Amino acid sequence: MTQTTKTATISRKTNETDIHVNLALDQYQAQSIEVNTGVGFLDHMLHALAKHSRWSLTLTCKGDLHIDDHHTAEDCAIALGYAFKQALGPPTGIKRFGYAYAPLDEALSRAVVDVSGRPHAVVELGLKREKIGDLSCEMIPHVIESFATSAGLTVHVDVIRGFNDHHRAESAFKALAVALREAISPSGAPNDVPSTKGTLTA
Ligand SMILES: [Mn+2]
Repeated sequence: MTQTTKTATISRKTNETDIHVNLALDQYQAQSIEVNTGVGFLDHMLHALAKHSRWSLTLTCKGDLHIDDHHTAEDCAIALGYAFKQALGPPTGIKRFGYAYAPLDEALSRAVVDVSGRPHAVVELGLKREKIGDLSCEMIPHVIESFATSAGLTVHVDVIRGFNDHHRAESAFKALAVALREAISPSGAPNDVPSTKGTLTA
């Protein structure tokens, strides 16, 4: 049973990708997650993001993988960001800021989120491999940047340490998830816009 009306459905079709997203935030009782982008490690990262954000997420993408993973990875992140922004609605009554550390064995990441309405991403993952599975390592920070841009978030994500690139990337998405969950959680002042400007949407 869901506890929220914070949901969004997004369809985004271009000559490069055809994407459908169903997102529900704040799923504290029953989560259902199904991600199928055609790129296994991207599925794994988006699944981790959804799981630890307490989202229910269905995301499917038919992309031009005969070219490479670029359009698929970027466009899935863009669509997911739009879905997040739409599902969240007006940022009233939320904490606005969230931060988290998440380890995965030897790897440790830190994510800091501001639901600012001003897209900005600083992402330092320090990955050394060319690819993890079928996902290019250069696309992994770009996925976070693209998500933050379309979601209207300021995010700073750093991998602080870690030897294994799979662990480094996964700990980064987990930290981002926990920070996002914190940032959109209730502030206790349901009618408050958490900004001295009185708005986070202009
Ligand atoms: Mn893993």
